[in-house]
Amino acid sequence: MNLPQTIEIQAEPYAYELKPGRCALLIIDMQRDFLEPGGFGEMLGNDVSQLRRTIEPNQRLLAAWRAAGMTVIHTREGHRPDLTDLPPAKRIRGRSLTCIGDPGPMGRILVRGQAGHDIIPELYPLPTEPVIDKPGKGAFFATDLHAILQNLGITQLVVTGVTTEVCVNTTVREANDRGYDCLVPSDCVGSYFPEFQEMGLKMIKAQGGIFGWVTHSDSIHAALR
Ligand code: C5J
Repeated sequence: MNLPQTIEIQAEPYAYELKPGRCALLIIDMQRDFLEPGGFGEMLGNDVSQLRRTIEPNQRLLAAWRAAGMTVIHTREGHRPDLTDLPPAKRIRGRSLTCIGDPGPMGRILVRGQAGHDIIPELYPLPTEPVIDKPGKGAFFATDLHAILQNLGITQLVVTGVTTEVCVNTTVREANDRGYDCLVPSDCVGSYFPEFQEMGLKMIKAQGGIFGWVTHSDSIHAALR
């Protein structure tokens, strides 16, 4: 697809100047254990329908990015099978009877290589799309994401995925401190908690876009057309 060098997208707090050659779609943690009925997220008592509504808009955005030949990167939250990269504080946080690394409904919970840790089939990465395995909430912590983005000449990120207030927000903040302009489409990010969804988005765009911009994916599609 032949796109102009800069495309203006309606966003808050003001229009976002998307540069197709420099903008990657970064899809955060769309993993089976967080999104699928019967997974770890639901086992903890969460309503996975709050996250599943993001699947279709993410599929449409992913298709648009692929059709335009723009960079797509996926992340997965999880740990080595021997759990040597799992801080003890993270393992015991929440005082749950079932912790990260324990057997769960879809294999060992948040362990790399297990079924529940993998990305949902609806958004499965192509072999050409980097997948960042991250041990933390932020996608930059203890990963090679920043190096990959720099090598690709990426300066802008459209950040989608789950959950809005945890891994999406942490990643947007990390990216902002590293000089990336982040745009978050509200319908492509999800939280188990509606109030956190609302506040998580407000925090990004507040104070003149202190961490970035917020839009709806319809505005991105309209601009790409
Ligand atoms: C959480 C995430 N919520 N991907 N992970 O633990 O947001």
